[in-house]
Amino acid sequence: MTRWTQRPEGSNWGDFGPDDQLGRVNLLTQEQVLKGVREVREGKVFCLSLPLDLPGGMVLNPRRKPPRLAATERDGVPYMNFPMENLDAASIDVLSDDQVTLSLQYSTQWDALAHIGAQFDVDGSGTPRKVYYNGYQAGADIPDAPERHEGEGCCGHGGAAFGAKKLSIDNFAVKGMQGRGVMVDFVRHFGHGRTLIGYKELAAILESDGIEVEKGDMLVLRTGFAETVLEMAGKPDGDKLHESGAVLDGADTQLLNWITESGIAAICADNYAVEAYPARTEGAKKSLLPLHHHCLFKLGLPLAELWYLRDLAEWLHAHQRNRFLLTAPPLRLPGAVGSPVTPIATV
Ligand code: UVW
Repeated sequence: MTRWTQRPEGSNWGDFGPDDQLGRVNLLTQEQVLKGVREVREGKVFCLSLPLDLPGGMVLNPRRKPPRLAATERDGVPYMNFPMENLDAASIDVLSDDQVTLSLQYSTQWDALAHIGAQFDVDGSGTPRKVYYNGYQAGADIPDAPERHEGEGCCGHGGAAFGAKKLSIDNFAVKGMQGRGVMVDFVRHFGHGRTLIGYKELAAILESDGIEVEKGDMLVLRTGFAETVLEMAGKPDGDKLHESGAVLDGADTQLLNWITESGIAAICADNYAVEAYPARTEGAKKSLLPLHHHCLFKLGLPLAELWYLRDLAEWLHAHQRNRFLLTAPPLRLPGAVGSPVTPIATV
């Protein structure tokens, strides 16, 4: 099916097939998994997730709410420490069973390719349409949210189906999201303060730290932001956070070109948004999230945010290494445009 006759400049739409939904994640090949596995020498494992109830509150993004756990219920009875003898007098079992309401991109997360699209003239008609990677369309492929009905909570849509039909996060779950991670440690060079990282800064660190990035690698960026989040222990100071940690300069075309040419499969950062957001916008209409635009929309290259990287980065530095096996499948949740993740590094 042809969804577009002209693709955005600098995009790879169609290169992985007309109906591709994985983008650069296609580069997580069997060979790439083996390259990751070859980095496992000690069998030591690092959890790269924050506790998912952090940062706490809604300081980073006022739309995203922290998780709310509750017991499942039947006939008004909560199933927490529920004695099953209530169902069968012969039972000695005690049952606890719960559910959660959670903004999928609240804490440690992956963006799906359906997270950020753009208004783009896909057919040369002169009328921009709302589209996503590989030309998948808002509406037919990524439906609008159904109307909310009076009295229903945030997730009430009168029972109507909701969710992306294409480019949803479960595509990455099925792929597995496993391969070789390569750590770039900005904290070691710039400390914990806010620093704008363009191509020049990134290239200088790759050179000085002897880091080689190859096609199919997942680039992992430590900025120290998640460490500050963790120190705040659920009582985040928004002003301090907005001045914490390095951020990529999505307005730096040299950096975007490097991302294209390097062949990396994903960028995983420990900060919020990976890039400086909102980006500078003078002149013509453009993206407020130019790195997201370049990666998610043009290249199908997923971004991950709010990973916890300090322990791994320090261990790698102490052992003069920067590569590891990375395993980071999102939830296999059909329709979702982002997902919590518990990434695991093995060295
Ligand atoms: C935004 O909504 C800014 O997206 P992200 O969490 O991917 O930065």
